[in-house]
Amino acid sequence: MKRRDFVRFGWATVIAAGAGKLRLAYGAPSGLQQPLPQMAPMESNRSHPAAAGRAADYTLQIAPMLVELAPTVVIGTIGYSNKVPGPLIRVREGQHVTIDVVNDTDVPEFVHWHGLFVPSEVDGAEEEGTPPVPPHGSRRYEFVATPAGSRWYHSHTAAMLDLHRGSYTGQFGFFMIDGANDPGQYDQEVFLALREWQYFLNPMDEDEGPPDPHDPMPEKPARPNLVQNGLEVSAPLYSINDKILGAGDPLRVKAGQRVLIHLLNASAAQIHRVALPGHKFQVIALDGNPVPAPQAVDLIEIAPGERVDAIVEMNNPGVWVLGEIRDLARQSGLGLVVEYANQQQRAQWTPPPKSRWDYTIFGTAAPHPVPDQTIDMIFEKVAGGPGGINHWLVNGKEYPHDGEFVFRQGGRYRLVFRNRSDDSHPLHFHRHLFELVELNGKPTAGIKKDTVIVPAYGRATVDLVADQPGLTLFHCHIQQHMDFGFMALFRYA
Ligand SMILES: [Cu+2]
Repeated sequence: MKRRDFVRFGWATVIAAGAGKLRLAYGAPSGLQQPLPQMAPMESNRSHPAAAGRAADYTLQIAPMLVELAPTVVIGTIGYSNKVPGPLIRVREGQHVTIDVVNDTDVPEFVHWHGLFVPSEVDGAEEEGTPPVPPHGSRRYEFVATPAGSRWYHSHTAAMLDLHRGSYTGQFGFFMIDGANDPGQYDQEVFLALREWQYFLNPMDEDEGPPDPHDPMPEKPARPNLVQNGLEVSAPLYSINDKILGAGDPLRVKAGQRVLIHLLNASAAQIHRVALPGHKFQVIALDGNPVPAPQAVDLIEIAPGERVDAIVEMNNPGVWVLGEIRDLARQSGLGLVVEYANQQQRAQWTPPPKSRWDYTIFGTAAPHPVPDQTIDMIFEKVAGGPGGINHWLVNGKEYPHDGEFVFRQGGRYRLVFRNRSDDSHPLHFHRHLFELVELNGKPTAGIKKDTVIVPAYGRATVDLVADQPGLTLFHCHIQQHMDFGFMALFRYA
C-alpha cells in the first residue's frame, strides 16, 4: 500500500459519518466529513477549591472541549480554559507568577513550564517529584518567571498508547516573558502554534522523508538494524493554532510592515518545515533566546517543543499561503493565508528554493570554555516489529536508569548526543538552557536552546552549566518516544 493510500484509509478510520462536507480552497482531500464530537457538557460554573488567600494571576481549567478546526470540522479534545492554544500568559522577566490549575478531568495532570528556570517541585514533571493536579481538584503553581523569551506550557502526562492524553490533546499554550531587550522593531506580533489532530497508530513514518544521503551521519552503525519498524503516530488533520488552512481569518498585512512571528511546534509527533512563498524569515531567536547572528532564511524547520521567533518583512504584495512544505500536511490543514491589503486573489503556494535548515548559521565561531566533564549519551531504537511499538534506549537502557547521570553544582558539562537511530529526535532538557557546540561536525557558538534536533544517525554536542539544583528531566520531545524509554533523569550530587 502506498503511503498516500494509507493516509486516505487513516482518514476513514477516524472520521465518523456526519452532515457537512468540508470545502477548502487549498486542495484538502474532498469528501471530508464531520467527526462526531466526543465530549461531555462543560461544567463552566463549577466552584473549585482554589488555594486560599489571594487570587492567582492566571487560572487554567483543564477540561474536555470542542475545537472548530473549520465550520464543518469539529473535534473533541482536552484543553486549557476552553481555548486552543490555551490563554496567552505574558509576564515581565523576574515577575512572581501564580497560576491556579483546575483539573476537570478524571485523571491526574501535570503542567510543564517549558524553557523556564523553575524548581523541580513546580516544573510539572512527575519524574522530578512535582505533585500532580489531582482529578477534579486543583493546584497552584507559583514561581519567578525567567529567563526572558518565548516559552510555553503544556501537559507533561505520560500517554503510552492512549492517544487522548498528554501532548496528544489540546493542552498547550504560549508563555511570553518580556525582558529588557526589545526583539527589534515590528508592526504586528503573531503567535502561531503548529499542530496535528486525531492521532492514530500507523505502520508508516509520515514524519520525515528518507535521510538525506549527503548527511554526514557520523553515528551510522556499520551493520544496519534489520528488524522492521514498529507503529508510529500519525494524524489526518493539521492546523495552525485552532484552524486548518483557509478556515480561519487570514493574517492581514500591509506592504512594508514587519511582522514578528512567534512560531511554536506544539505537535506530539512531527517535525515541521514551513515557508512563506516570496518572503524570507529573519530568524532572531531560537527557543526564545536571541541568536548571535540573525539570518534571513527561506524555510524554518521546527521540532516538537521548539520555538522560532522570526521577523518577516512584508515586501511582496499578494495573497500567500504560509504553510508546511510537505504537500500532504499543508493540504490537510497546516497553513495560514497571509493577505496584503487590497489583494483579493486566490492564495498562492509555491515551494521554497531548495535549502536546508542549519542551526549553526545563527551562531558564531567563538571558542568554548573547557568543560569539567564530558558525558556521552547514546540513543538507540529497539524496533517493535509489525504491530509492535518501538522502544528507546539511552546508554543501553530504557528509562528509568540507576541514577548514573549526576551533575555537580556549578559544573560545566559537555553532552555528546549520539543518535544511532534512523529517526531525528528533538532532545529537551528541563529547567536549563544549553549552548550548541557542534552539529554533525560543524562547530558553532552562542546558540542557547532547551530543545535540539539531532538528525537521523547524527550527532549534536552541547554545553550545559549545572546551575539549577534539583532533579532534571531529559527526554525526546516526541511523546511516543518519551513514553517508551527515551528519558533520563539528572540529579545534583
Ligand atoms: Cu524521539
